[in-house]
Amino acid sequence: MSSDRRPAFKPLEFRRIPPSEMLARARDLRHELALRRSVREFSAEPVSPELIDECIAAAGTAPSGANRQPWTFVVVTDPAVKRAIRAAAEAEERVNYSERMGNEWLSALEPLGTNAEKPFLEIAPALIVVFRHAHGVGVPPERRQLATEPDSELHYKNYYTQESVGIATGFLLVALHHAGLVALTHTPSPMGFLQKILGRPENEKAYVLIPVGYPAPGCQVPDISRRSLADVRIQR
Ligand code: IYR
Repeated sequence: MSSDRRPAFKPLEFRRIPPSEMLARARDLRHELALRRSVREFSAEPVSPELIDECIAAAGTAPSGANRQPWTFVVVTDPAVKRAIRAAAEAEERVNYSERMGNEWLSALEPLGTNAEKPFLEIAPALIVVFRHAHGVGVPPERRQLATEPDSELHYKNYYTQESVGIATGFLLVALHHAGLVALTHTPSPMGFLQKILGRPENEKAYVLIPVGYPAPGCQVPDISRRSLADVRIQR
């Protein structure tokens, strides 16, 4: 697009909702989201690949810096790959829990009952690994004429990638919960092993690892609460 031309615009698709319905919708969503919990005890019951794909497509509607959509969602269901991810994650977590985290961090985690053992990485039927594109490869989307193979020699900047991928991950968690699945945002650290095991290119950095599925029978979660509206909201 040359600088003397306005970029292509189109009418916004927007449906005005009656005010009473607006409040009911907002409340319904709040109540639905209040039931979302991080789950660490999964059943091995498989999940529909189509359902996961719908949720990933929902995540892909998130806003992003310069609309670069700097994300990849890798769906892992192969038991051998899940086993390799568990082994590598636990190797890092053992060092985290015994050396890197320190007492203040360990006591902050006590109510969650976590430790270096991550059986859910093998038991959950699917792991979604979210990758953040620290930069792009090839020609930037707005200068691409035709769909061509990216030239790996060419790099272009992406913008606000942490924020963009964080928002997309939030959308993904909402979509999975809304679809009737449970999930965990897991961040074994450092996560470099995921790029290697999953064969992602150098520009893609593992952002979060999300086991997805159904809760194990009798699944327990920490008895924690959320801060009240009065506590989190300030009027000016
Ligand atoms: N990554 C470790 C430790 C951990 C850290 C935080 I902050 C949590 O909210 C939960 C766990 C683990 O997964 O055990």
